[in-house]
Amino acid sequence: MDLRIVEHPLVSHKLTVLRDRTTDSPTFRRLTEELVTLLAYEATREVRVSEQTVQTPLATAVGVRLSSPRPLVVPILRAGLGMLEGMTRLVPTAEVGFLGMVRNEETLEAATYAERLPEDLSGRQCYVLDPMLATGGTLAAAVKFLAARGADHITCICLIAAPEGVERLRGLLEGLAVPCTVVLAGMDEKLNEVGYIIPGLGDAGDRLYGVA
Ligand code: U5P
Repeated sequence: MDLRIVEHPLVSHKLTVLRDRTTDSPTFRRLTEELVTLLAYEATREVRVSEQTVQTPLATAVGVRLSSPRPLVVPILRAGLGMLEGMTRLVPTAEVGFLGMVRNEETLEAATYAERLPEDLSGRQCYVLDPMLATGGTLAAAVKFLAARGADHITCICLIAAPEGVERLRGLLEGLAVPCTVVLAGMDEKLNEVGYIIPGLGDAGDRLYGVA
């Protein structure tokens, strides 16, 4: 597993406002989208392209376009949904599949409760969206799910992570044949005893959508 932390003053600025407990839901949603667009630029560095020739008004230019099959973006419900718009703004031709995962707040184990994805992901590059990498259980389950369907290149985009979760994810994905990269806006200090990221930003789903 490869880890990339995007270092950019705009990313740090937006992340700081996002953490602030006084930031309201509409602002939180807008900032999440803006941050994801910035992270998506880094996360799609290896997106596959094929050569394409176009005619400019003056001559022929050799360029590229995104290859087929198109990349698949997979927001993890519920909080990952707040990241979808920011991602598709940058990659509008991507397809979108949904994975609903819930963390049992006692055992901290992740379970799948909903899934709407192509059966066959052979040859597909997948971009998993989940704002928080806490214990790493949710992302490990999502990555394994996509790899089992045949995805051959998986990139996870998260806003923040706890070091313990990153290490656990590394362990859980050891031996997986599919290359996996995690792109972050920031690495936090630690995980608390109930699985929350410290200092973090609270419950991302609640801050985006209100308490459910
Ligand atoms: N989560 C938060 N805030 C935290 C920790 C976890 O919102 O401080 C939620 C996120 O919504 C994420 C899930 O989808 O828990 C990740 O948990 P985990 O499986 O990595 O522990």
